[in-house]
Amino acid sequence: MSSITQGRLRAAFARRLSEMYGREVPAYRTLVEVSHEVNLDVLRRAGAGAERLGSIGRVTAERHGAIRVGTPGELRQVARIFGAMGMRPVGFYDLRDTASSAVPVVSTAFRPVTEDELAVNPFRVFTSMLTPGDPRFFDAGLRGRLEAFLSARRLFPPELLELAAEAEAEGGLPEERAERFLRLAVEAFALSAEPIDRAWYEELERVSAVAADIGGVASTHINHLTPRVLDIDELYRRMTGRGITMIDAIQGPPRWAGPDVLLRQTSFRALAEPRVLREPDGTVTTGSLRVRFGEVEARGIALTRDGRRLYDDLMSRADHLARETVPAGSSVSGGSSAGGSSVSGGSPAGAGRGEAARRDAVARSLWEREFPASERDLAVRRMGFFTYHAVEDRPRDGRPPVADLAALLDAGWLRAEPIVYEDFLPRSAAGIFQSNLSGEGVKDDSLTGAGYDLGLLSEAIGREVLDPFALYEAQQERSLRQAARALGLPAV
Ligand code: OOG
Ligand code: NI
Repeated sequence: MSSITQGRLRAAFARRLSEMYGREVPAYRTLVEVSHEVNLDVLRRAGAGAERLGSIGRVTAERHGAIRVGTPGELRQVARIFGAMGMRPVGFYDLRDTASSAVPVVSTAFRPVTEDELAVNPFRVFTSMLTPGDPRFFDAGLRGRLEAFLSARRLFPPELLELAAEAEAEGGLPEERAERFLRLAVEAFALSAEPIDRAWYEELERVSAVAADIGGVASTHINHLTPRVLDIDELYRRMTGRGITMIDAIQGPPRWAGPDVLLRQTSFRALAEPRVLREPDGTVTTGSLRVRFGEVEARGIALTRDGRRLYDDLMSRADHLARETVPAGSSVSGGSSAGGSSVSGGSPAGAGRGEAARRDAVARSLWEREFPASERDLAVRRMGFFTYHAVEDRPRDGRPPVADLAALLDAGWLRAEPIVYEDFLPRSAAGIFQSNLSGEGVKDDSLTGAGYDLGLLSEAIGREVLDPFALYEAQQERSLRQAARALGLPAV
């Protein structure tokens, strides 16, 4: 009996989820269509250079999804389902404290971690877990009712979890069971037609729209699926040209002439979707809820801890400078964004499009002064991650290689291939959450939040949450050791 590997399960799952989401949210289909057009245009324009950060085959199929669950138990089940598809929890994101938004969740991302598995299909899912125990958001009474509601629901059928355990243990599933697994897994993330208790939903919504989306319904659903695009500025223009209102800003690094690093993302609010509501008097009506949306992203080179520190520093300095250079007469809304509840609102500071453009210009000039301007500089300053390859057919000039990275690169002994950033950015994630919330929510900052970190999240999941930096570093170091050996050098 032929077996479907975890990698093939993952690729099939991503494809089917995308088909389902396209049926549920038509604007997503437009987004995928426009992304493909842009990618083909970039390929025509830039040729092979367009594929430096991933083959066009990979990029065309590439998606990330986002889901939200309510309890550690649910998170453990999700981990098992993704584990069946070779996806491990990587990274810890705390979205409760970000300046621009306060969302009562902590998150990780499930994704493949080896080069081979990433090459099969890089599908990743940003996964958030509600924190009902955080007193800044939930008082004791609401917490009790919320936890009772969550513990009474069942998100995943036992058959799905059993198939997942088998796939994880065996490295895949025989064809028929693979089919069954995929069907159940995709179904588990479809938008449910079960009636929603309106009063309960609205009570949670007053605290946080995300709390209502998670704990106000008895099921879970995919919140968005994000295609990858090679030129996100061009995509932004084309979507706007098609009459789709994008959020004000592209989150992440500014557009500039230097290397693409990390992640740039932007999004639009999907239309409200019809949902069945149960009124307090027991009658059932059709209302509408607006929780799902479209997002698109461009991925660049993974940064080392040093590179990331510089990135974070430049981002906060750009914010600062942009605030200082506001033209007279214009008002800036501070942390609490009036735009948060409007369709067009949504950059991290709730700024308008003009302010977003100004901030981008400020950021760009900072980057041009301080960020490594080439892949070589990123490599030599040890700010970006690369795999290094010994160049066997280098023209010989009689001089032996020396064990120094810059010298080896400059003399052509080593070739550096960028490692693509496979993870997320907390600040961008907060911006994505915030831009799509329908209300401000409430948070009492006079109280102290329940502490959460990577270790505690690992305990909650019952699996080690991996450190993304360590993964990139191990890959880079392996390649360096191999290259050094090939050149007959000690460690580089
Ligand atoms: C997740 C938001 C974060 C991203 O791409 O940064 C995210 C959510 O809305 O559930 O998806
Ligand atoms: Ni996303």
